[in-house]
Amino acid sequence: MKNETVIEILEEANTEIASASTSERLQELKIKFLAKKSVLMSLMSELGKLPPEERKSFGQMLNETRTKISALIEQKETEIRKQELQKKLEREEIDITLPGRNADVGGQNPFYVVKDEITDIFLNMGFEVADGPEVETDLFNFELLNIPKDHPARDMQDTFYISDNVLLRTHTSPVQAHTMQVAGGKPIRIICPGKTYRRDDDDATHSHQFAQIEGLVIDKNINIGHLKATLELFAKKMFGEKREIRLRPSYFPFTEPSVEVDITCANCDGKGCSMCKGTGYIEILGGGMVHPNVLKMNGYDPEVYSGFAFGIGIERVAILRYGIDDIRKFYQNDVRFLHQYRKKA
Ligand code: 2NL
Repeated sequence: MKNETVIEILEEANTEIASASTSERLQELKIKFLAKKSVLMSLMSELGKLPPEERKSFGQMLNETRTKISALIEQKETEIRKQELQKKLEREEIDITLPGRNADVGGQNPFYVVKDEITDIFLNMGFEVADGPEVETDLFNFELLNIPKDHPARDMQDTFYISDNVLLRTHTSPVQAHTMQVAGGKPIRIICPGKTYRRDDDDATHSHQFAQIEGLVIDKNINIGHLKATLELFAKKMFGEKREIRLRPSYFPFTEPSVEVDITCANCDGKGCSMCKGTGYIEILGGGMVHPNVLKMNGYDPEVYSGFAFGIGIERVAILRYGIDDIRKFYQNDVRFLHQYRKKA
């Protein structure tokens, strides 16, 4: 009688498990046939009531049945899981022929492209890069560069003052003054790229923040021929082998003599056009022989040492190179500007 019950349970389990098609249904069956309150398990707990001679064989039968049902459930579970995964994969099928989504890449600001190009040209000539703070003292920004407090050049170099004697540098020249002071009378060949500041009302051609690359060479027997040759090589490397330069007399407080450097217009090859306003030349930088006062104040004997220096406006070179019409575009952070001048790979 009891044996028949167990056989019936096994048959019933077999049929129901075989027809189960979801893991939820299988979970229900697991509870129905194997949980503590299942018929099989209640029989198990009543084993003790049987006479000892029946207990062993009936117990064995119960155990075997439980193992069989467990195995059936496990088998079905694997089967169902496989089917469900298959269905999921079919639902989530990926069409690898669809076009991908492009990440929006920006581009290097043409300002930095030009800054790096200028830097590389001078590195190739044997210059080293020197760096210094943008917040400077009056001493290094003006005094040591031969611009005392009452000098008219201070009018054109009004800047942002942190205190009476601390300010945002108006040129990168203080870096050169620091370099001279540290070099202690030894030869120097450096360029200083960096941001500079002036008190200015911003418009298409003026910016209160701009950037320069200045160069400084100090050694024995340096003359203006060295300055001219260096800047001519720079002009050809930067604007093309056909470019020529001309020096015009000018004035800077820290150089004597001082020159303004023009190059033949790349647009018309020097014939005269709207870009060079008919002159055939475009002004690109200024320079000169380091003023004896500047040499002296920064630790060099002007009787023994001489030097040349020059300053290039980075934005101005980039504007000429790329035909950019407004200096503010370098700083407005508009990604369309970066796309427009993106270097072609
Ligand atoms: C320009 C002109 C110039 C210098 C910069 C310089 C620096 C030292 C000593 C002597 Cl420490 N000179 N710098 C000299 C002449 C011109 O810049 O038009 N810049 C955009």
